[in-house]
Order: sequence, then C-alpha cells, then structure tokens
Amino acid sequence: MDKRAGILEELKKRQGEYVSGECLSSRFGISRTAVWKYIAGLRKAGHLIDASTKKGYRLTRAADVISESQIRKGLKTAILGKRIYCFDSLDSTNSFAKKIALEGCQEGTVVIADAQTSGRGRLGRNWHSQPGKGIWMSVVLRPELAPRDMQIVTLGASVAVAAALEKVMGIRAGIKWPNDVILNGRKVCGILSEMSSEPDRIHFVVLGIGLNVSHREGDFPPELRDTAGSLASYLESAGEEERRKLVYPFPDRNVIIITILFELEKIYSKIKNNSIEDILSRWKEYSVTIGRKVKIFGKDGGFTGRAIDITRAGELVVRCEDGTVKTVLSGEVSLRGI
Ligand code: BTX
Repeated sequence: MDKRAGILEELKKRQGEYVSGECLSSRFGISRTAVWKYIAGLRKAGHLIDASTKKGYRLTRAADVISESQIRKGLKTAILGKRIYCFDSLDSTNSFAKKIALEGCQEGTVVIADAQTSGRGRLGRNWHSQPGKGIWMSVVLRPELAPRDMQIVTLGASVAVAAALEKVMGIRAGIKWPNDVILNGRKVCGILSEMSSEPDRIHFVVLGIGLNVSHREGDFPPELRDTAGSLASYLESAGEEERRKLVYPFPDRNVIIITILFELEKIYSKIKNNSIEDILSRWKEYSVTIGRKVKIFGKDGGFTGRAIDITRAGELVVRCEDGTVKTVLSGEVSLRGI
C-alpha cells in the first residue's frame, strides 16, 4: 500500500478522532511536512479532513474513492479479483484488459478506472464515463465455451449487476434485452463483452461493465439526458414510499464493486457447471422485455412483434404480428409503451 493510502487507512481506523502529525510521521517514517503533503493530496481527492495545530488530523468524511485495498478487504470471491488494477484514468478498461489478457493474465483479473477517455459501447458506440461518477470495470474470463455460446456470459453479467443492486441498495432493476440494466426506463448500466477465440474455443472474454452511480441529470451530455440514469438520479426521483425501502445514502463504489464481483462469480460458476437454465430463468425474472411488444432494428431492417422467450444461446424469441416466430441474436430492441 502506498503511503497516501496508508495514511487514509489510519485516519479511517480512528474516524472521528484526531491523529497527531507526529504519530503519522513516525508510523510511516516520513517528515511532518511530508505528512502534510499527503493530507493535502487526500483533500484534493475529495476526502474531508480537519486539521488542528494542536491535535493533528481527523477524517470527517471519506470521499467515494475506488481503491484496491478497500475492495480487497471486502471481497469474498475465489476467482474474480485475485489481481485488481485500479487507475485514475484509462482510455478504456476493456482495451487495457484485452492487452493484459493477450499477455496471459490470470483469469478473474479486474481492471477499474475512475474515468475513461474513450469508453466503448457495443458496435463502436461511445460510453460516457465521467470521472468519479461511476463504475467502469472490466473482468478477464476464460470460460470453456464455444464462441457461439458466449452471449450467456453477457446475459449473466446483467443478472449479476441487477442482483447486486438489489442486495446492496434494495433497488429492483429491470434488464432490457440483451443486457441493459434499466431503472425507471433509463439505462443505468451497459455491458460490453469482447472475446478472442478460434472457431470452437474461446481464449478469453473481456467483460466490461459500465454502471452510472452518482450522476445528477446535468452530468450527462444533452444527447443522453432523456435516456440515461444513475443510481443517484433514480433515488432522487423515487417517491417517498419507494425511498423508504431503499438503502440511502447508498454504499460507496467499492462496496458496489465487491457485491457485483460476488454475484458475478456465482453466475460464472453456473456457467462453468453448465447450469445455463438457472441463469436464463433469473434473467427472465428481471427482464422488462419478455411479454412486451417490441420493435427490433437489425442489419436487414426492422420488424415488430411480441417478445415471448429467450433461447439457451441468448437469442430473443419474437412472435411477429403475422404469427411467425423469429429469433434474434443481435440488434436493437425498442420497447413499445415504455
Ligand atoms: P451500448 O452500445 O448498449 O450503449 C451505448 C449507447 O448508450 C450510446 O450510443 C449512448 O446512446 C448510450 N450511452 C453512452 N454512455 C452512456 C451512459 N454512461 N449511460 C447510459 N447510456 C449511455 C453498452 O453499449 C456497453 C457499455 C459498456 C461500458 C463499459 S465501461 C467499462 C468497459 N470499458 C469500456 O470501454 N466499455 C466497458
């Protein structure tokens, strides 16, 4: 742990109490001036720290800073997060994760950035990844699957995020096929899986999860203001009765990450045991697509119908208006009437 993180840990351990500059300087083997510089750095990162010439330093409120040591402390997984990389900023956590996956990194390696300068969505789209506001995270997996079965990993990840939100905050999210996590009709989380494979075997999957956490409406660029949401904006818009059921103020991002990784590992072990039906039935419980009238936009135009099911391969089954049944593996779906 670096010295700045160590000082923060010490202040956290004694939250509410003053810790003298002398105590910190002897504990970390640095001068009093260096302690002061580290404290200034922590304040700059958003931590509220009181300073008193006589008594020392006191943490009054820790900033919501993603930190490897905080995640590691709460992590109860066996595979995911054995190795965790945390960055202040990256172009894209998926790009970094792909690079280290190609170099042979361990399965379950997690890459997190506080900000992304070129966050990516599906089909070359952008993913808006503001500093400090969300969870921009990628996980390297090496499932023993054929490439055609890969969609289950992405569907499973959306279930893991929805289950984590339920557990940690009491929020019941919906999943829009294939893997958008929705609150109040707004997209709060998107998932991008990218893989390297040969025809019958996946080498690795980089599973990218982007979850909007503390954005207020004005934090999104104008073009996203009608469609994007965050956990904070959802809580703000929830009615009094709904709010009473929710955990508020909600846990910091480290706790949300720990819970997502925990839920994701449960799902991943189901994939490893080939318990695909379990994942599909949980996906259906969260689905806001099945049973709805949908409009599908695909490469070859669009059609409308009612979404009736999902196949083992993750395809959406749609009964068209003329009674024919079609399966759709990729494309965009618009839910009519939402
Ligand atoms: P998607 O193609 O389903 O969604 C992308 C579309 O969603 C954009 O075209 C835009 O309309 C909208 N959008 C962009 N940013 C946001 C946002 N923050 N909140 C809500 N809507 C938005 C979804 O692709 C997959 C996103 C994965 C993001 C993660 S973050 C960690 C990892 N690294 C990386 O580069 N991507 C993934």
